Amino acid sequence: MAMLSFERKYRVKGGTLIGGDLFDFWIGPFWVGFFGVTTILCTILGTLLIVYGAMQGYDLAEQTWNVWQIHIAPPPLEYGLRMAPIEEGGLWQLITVCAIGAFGSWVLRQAEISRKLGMGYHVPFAYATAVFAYVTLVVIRPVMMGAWFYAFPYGILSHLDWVSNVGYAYGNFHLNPVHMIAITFFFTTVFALGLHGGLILSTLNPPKNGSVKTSEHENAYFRDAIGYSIGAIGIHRLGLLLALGAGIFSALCILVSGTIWNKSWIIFWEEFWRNLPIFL
Ligand code: UQ1
Repeated sequence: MAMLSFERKYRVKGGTLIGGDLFDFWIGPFWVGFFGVTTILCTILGTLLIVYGAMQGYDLAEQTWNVWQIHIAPPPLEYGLRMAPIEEGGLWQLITVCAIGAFGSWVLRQAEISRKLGMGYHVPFAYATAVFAYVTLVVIRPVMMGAWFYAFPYGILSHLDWVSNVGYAYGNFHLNPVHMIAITFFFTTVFALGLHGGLILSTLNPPKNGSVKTSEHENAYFRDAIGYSIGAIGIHRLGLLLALGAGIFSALCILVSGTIWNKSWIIFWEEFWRNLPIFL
């Protein structure tokens, strides 16, 4: 891939967190870096372990090459938080270590590139929030509940079955108030980014023979429509805030289920309304 003319200026040494200039070089368009190497290694190993799991057909799953049906389950309840044999969830445990190794490496790679370019840490911070949601599901919540069993299985359809089962295990998960907040953040993120994408395309793609517009037109559009414009930087700050809210409240809504709240979420509201001080 050809290097863009202005890229040369940004190909600067330094900014690494570990290893000095050992991996401080580029392969084609990609900066390598120590954490680039660890990301690749963890990803390859983890992927091979999933392929191995598909080949063996562990747990209740059939041996399958059908990608939809691959299913690699965490250990049965009786193993608690111990290591399990490979064919009884041990493979799931190894894959989880590889996944966390790869995701964690990627966060640190983003941090190193941020340092190299003299940028803020917004990108690694945002991505770390998504990683936090994953780690909540496969480590933090299972540890709080006392068994790896409670983590979700690795499989395209099987992880969806897990979500459905866990949802019904707490009655109606949509009545979980933290889940409500998470959904509200997700929908508002999509709404804000829909408005933003539409606004940007409408300024850059004028009608035939029209001219490309600038940010003044963007501001004017929203002032005309709703009397307020949050601004070019503002919309990105709002988008980040909404997206982080979605990730953080998603993690929290499942984290409270089975730890500090063990009943149906239907019961939650029954108790909530009855215990309001005005009814006592
Ligand atoms: C906005 O005000 C704005 O500033 C000019 C943008 O920047 C490009 C936007 O993309 C959007 C969507 C808005 C409107 C958003 C709010 C919260 C009023």
